[in-house]
Amino acid sequence: MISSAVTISLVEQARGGPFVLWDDLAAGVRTAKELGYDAVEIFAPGPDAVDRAELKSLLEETGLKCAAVGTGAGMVINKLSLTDTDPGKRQAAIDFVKSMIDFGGEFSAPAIIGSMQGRWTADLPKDEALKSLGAALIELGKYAEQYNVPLIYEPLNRYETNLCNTMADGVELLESQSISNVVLLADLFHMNIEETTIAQGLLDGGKHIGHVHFVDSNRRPAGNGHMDYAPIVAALKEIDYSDYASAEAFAWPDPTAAAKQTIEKFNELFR
Ligand code: LER
Ligand code: MN
Repeated sequence: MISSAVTISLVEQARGGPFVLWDDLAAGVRTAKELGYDAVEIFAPGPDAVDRAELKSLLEETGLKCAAVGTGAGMVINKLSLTDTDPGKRQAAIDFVKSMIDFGGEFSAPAIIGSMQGRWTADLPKDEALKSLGAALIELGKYAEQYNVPLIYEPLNRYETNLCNTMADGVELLESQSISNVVLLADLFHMNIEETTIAQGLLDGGKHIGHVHFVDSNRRPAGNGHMDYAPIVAALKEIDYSDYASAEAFAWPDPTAAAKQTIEKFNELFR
C-alpha cells in the first residue's frame, strides 16, 4: 500500500519553494496528523536545526513517521555539490549529506539527494561528472546501510540539473556503476517536463523507484493542474510501488489548504 506524506520546510532561504507546510515543525506535524497523513518529510537547514528529542516526541504523540529528510539546504545555503571539482568542497558536500543521513537515520528516514547532485560544466565533462556523482552515491548508499534505510536519488528537470533528467537516466546511472542501496525519487513535477509520458517514466524506473513527490503539473497541490493521474496510478500499481507519495508542492493557496487538497486527492486515487 502507498503511504501519504507531506513536506515541512524549515529553510528560510527556500521561501517560495515547493514545500507545503512551513516554519513550525510542531504545528506542521500536528496539522499532518489532523488531516490524516501517514508521515512528514522534513526539509531542514542542517542536521542540528531540528531538536531531535522534540521531533521524537512529536512522532510518538501523533503516531506519524518521518518519510524522508531533504539535503537541498547544503546547496541552497552552503553552495555544496557532490560533483564540485574542488576536492575539499566535494568532501564538505559528502560530509554534509552524511550528517543528514545520521539525522534521518535516527528516525529511520532516508535522506534525499536532489540539488546536491550539481551539474556538468565546461570544466567537468558530463561523463566525469556522472562518475563523480556515482562515486558519491556509492559511498553515501553504503553509509546509509547502518540505519537500514536506502539513500534516495532524485532526477531533476533540465532547469535544475543536466546530469539525470529522466527515470531512465537514473536507472542507467545506478546500473552502469553498480550503485547499491540507492533508490530513485520520481517527482511528478520534474517528470511532467522531462518524460515522454509520466506513466512510461514510472515503468522505466520500475523496481528502482523508492519515493514519489506527489504534485500537479504546475507544481500546485495535486488536483490543481492538468496532470492526468489515472495512468500514473496504473503505472505505480504495475511496478508494485508501495512506498510514500509525498506532497512536495507550492503552499497554494496557503499551506493548510494545500495539505488538505493533497490528502483529498491522495485518498481519491490511492484509498
Ligand atoms: C527540487 O526541485 C526538488 O524537487 C526537491 O525535491 C529536491 O531538492
Ligand atoms: Mn522533488
